[in-house]
Amino acid sequence: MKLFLNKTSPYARMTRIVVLEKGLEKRVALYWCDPWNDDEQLLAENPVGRIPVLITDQGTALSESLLIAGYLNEQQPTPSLVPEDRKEQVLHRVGLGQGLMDASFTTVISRKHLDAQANGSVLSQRRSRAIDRTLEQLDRCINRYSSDIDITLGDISVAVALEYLAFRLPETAVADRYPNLEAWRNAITQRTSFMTTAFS
Ligand SMILES: N[C@@H](CCC(=O)N[C@@H](CS)C(=O)NCC(=O)O)C(=O)O
Repeated sequence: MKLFLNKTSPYARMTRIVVLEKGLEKRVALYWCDPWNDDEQLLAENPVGRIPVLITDQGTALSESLLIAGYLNEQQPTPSLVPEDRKEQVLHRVGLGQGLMDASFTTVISRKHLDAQANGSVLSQRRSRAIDRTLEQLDRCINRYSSDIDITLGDISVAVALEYLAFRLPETAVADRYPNLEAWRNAITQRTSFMTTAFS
């Protein structure tokens, strides 16, 4: 298999962490590219022009990080990142993580490509409130991290979103405002899969 990615995309990082957590690293070659510069190989595989993209062993191009994560999870079924006995809680957490990732990523891209008026718009204010509400809920609900319990796709998604906030929107000040969540992030990101995929 072949994974198209870069070093700053939270979506790509999530799929790479899944590769590592599932022990699939020997089966997945990494292709580093710049989606913002219309990489030709990327466009040939994914006309939408976004990463991540996973080329399967059959040569099919899969896009959308959650679909890729689900596919990789099935390539090495145990232990599952979406265990049957915790499925609802895990999917709930995946939703929060992806929502947080989307709101944060859109904020960063808008700031980069749009003017000040757009960045003060109703939409951007809604995104900012969505980030705050989601952080508040996660801070209230998340348990202390324990490496004795198998990591899930929900954990990976939320942790990558928090990592992205720390990387690109440090003014959110998660560490000061949500110490419970920050302690959880600091613990889970000690895993090799997070250490070897740090944003840069
Ligand atoms: N919903 C997609 C989002 C992917 C995405 O937005 N990727 C960004 C990098 S973080 C990208 O490649 N953007 C290039 C573009 O929009 O032209 C997923 O989950 O994979």
